[in-house]
Amino acid sequence: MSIVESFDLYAPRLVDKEEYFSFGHRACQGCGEALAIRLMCKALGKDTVIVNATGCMEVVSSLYPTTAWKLPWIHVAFPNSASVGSGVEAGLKVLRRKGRIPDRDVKAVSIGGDGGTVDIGIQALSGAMERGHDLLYVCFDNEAYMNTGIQRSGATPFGASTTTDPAGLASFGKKAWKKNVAEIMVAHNVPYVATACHSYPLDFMNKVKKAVKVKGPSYIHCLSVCPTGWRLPPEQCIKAGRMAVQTGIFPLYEVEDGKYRMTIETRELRPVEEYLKLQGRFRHLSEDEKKVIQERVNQEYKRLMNKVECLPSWSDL
Ligand SMILES: Cc1ncc(C[n+]2csc(CCOP(=O)(O)OP(=O)(O)O)c2C)c(N)n1
Repeated sequence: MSIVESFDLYAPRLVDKEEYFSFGHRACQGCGEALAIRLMCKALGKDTVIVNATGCMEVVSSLYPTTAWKLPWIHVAFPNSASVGSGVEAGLKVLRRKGRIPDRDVKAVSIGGDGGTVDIGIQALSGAMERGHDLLYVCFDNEAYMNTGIQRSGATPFGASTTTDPAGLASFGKKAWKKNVAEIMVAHNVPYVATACHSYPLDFMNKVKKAVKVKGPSYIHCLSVCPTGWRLPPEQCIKAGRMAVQTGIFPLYEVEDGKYRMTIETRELRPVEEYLKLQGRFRHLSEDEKKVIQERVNQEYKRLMNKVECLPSWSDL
């Protein structure tokens, strides 16, 4: 039996069968973010407190009087998911010290969309990382303000059409490049930073498990495909995530104590065209504009590879 075959045979048994983010929520068909949340919760397990900034995942999961959450869950405003997460972590520490709760490692996990993280909550996030809280922050990046109607964010990619940067006669979509928050977190010298995508579920869950084991702050930036906002059929969600990774647009790597390691093999990159053509938000781009994107991807990928010390190994599976 090859290594790949044995992986297929044994890996599913390692995944928790319990659902902590339940079915019955109101996410759109084919929502990558809902899948990513479900996978994250499986990796975290029950000893977790989730702090959720407003955004799609809060809106779809907590329509009064129902909830999709089977974990302790706090809904907070856009700017302060990381601040409330810091408070939860500090509170848990004190309660444990005073013997008011069992001496068990209950983890505080703050989550937010790209609007709530890359733009509105970045100040609180930076503060929490700098103060060194024992906190995991996961950004679910669907590349726009989706729950309010697909407005551009700092994480929207160059050239994408959104309702505030629409493609038309006077505009070709977003004019700025995507903000790289994973690298901003690396610059905070936190012990663990990773990029992830729901289309590589075991890779994502392994990173979540690793991140919560770290003593101190950790950050995961999870690309989350949004069929509604990206203008693609719901059944293309997983493929779009894979194409983002395989074209080098969104490489999967982790940075442990400053050491970069690729976790998914992408030495032979596919042309970005294969990713762009799946999505209506890039439909208007000219060949020249696509070339600009390809050149930028090549440049960024080369810059990343210059920092990478380890390539993926079979043991990552
Ligand atoms: C402090 C603050 N700023 C702005 C808004 C307006 N607002 C409502 S939803 C939203 C965007 C949400 O985007 P994101 O965090 O990416 O979550 P998504 O809906 O895409 O999951 C914004 C800016 C707000 N409610 N509060």
